[in-house]
Amino acid sequence: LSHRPRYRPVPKAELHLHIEGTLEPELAFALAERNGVTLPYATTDELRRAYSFTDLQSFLDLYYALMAVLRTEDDFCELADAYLTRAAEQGVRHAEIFFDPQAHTARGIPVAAVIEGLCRALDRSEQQYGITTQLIMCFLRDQSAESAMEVFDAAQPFLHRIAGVGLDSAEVGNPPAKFRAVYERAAAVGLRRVAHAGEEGPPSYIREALDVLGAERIDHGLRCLEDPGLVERLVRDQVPLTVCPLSNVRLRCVDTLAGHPLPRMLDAGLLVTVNSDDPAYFGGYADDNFRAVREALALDDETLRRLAANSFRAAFLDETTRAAYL
Ligand code: ES4
Ligand code: ZN
Repeated sequence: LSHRPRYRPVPKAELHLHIEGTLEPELAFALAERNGVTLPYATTDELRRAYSFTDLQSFLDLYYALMAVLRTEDDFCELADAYLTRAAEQGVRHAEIFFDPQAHTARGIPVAAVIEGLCRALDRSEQQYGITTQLIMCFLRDQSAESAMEVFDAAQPFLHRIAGVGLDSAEVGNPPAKFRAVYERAAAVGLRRVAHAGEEGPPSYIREALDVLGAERIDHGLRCLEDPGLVERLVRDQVPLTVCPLSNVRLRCVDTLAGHPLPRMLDAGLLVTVNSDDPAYFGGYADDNFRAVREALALDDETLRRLAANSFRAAFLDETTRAAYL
């Protein structure tokens, strides 16, 4: 009998996770069947073969198309339950979960079905999976500012269930300042603010997210490295950057994992965290990303512990809970 100790993933917080990006092919086909939706793929294998992306937009096209199978409150609850099951196996203890209401309201799904479905799973998450959770409602930056305001209005009855707002989808040509007004309203009601910036877009979008939107955390932020003055500011203010290594490779923001700038970012003193973005599409969940960077970048145990500690430092936790994790 061998007694090799079972691998234990390091406890961590997941801070950059689109719940719609956790839709695995098997669940997509099951929901398609249940909801009478026809997918343009015959099998899960055929669907998986379509997961070959050239940039952010080529991914987004498939991401939005596959969401057609999500129709009822039960569907959103099942999606979140499936994610939480995986996250628990990957050492996730706290998850701040993005969702894209406009991707559903545009298809006639009421925002109530989305939020109540997700919350049914999240409300029992601490009990069932040992994971505390928060929801972050994202605006689609390739839709209009008016559309963002409309979904913010529609979400009013549910704002007590939402910790913060975010900004995602196609970045280039859709600068943060476009969403100044809706972020001002979010701030006025005490919501936390994050934004995707510097994934494909220029470093100036990171500055704008901080200065115009009041973003407290930057999602991705990779391209800050092109602007030394910006790096200095992000280091000084310890603005967290939620980096997603497997996503960056699959969307060709970086050429290879071995060439990922994560070590340079750590060396610069940036508060970086490692996250999974859209794990069903990019090849892995939270600890899959940790293990991938450990291997490809030869990170030592101390660095991995630092990344895990950073995830709790960067999380929107109360100080008592944070201290318990650190
Ligand atoms: C996304 Cl990787 C990424 N970037 C921007 N928006 C997104 N929505 C879902 N995944
Ligand atoms: Zn993202």
